Amino acid sequence: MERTLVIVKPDAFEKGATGKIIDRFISEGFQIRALKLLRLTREQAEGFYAVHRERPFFGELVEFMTSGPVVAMVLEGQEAVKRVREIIGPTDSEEARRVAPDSLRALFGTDKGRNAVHASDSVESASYEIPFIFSQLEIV
Ligand code: IDP
Ligand code: MG
Repeated sequence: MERTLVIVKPDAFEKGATGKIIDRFISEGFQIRALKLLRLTREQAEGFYAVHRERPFFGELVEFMTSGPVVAMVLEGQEAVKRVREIIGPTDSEEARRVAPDSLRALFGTDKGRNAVHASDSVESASYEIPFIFSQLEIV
């Protein structure tokens, strides 16, 4: 069974949307294999998003992701990576409200940067991101 990493980002945590986001994934049939509240350090956020190091928005992204607590989880299900990406919607929350109004980024995000939810974009990314955030012992 496929696994993916989801993070409720600081904007969504701060507005109290964590429960609704988790509930959506449960009602879509995913199993929660790991779950925790954490606050990323600058070094951790830079490492987590290392593939984006050269992007113009990297500094802004790290600033945002370290601005408050986040809730990370490992979800498991058939084609979890692809299906979870569909549920969160496009990167830009404004675009999400146009093309996928029921998506989590449409419902809880603001714009291209503050977009409420992270989810692994490939099985390969998931295999980097899951052990980055969770130890073996924390995955049930
Ligand atoms: P994704 O999260 O949909 O996979 P990526 O392109 O991988 O989108 O970008 C990672 C994260 O970086 C986004 O979720 C968003 O928070 C932030 N980001 C992406 N593009 C921009 C931008 O143009 N300005 C500010 N932040 C951005
Ligand atoms: Mg991505």
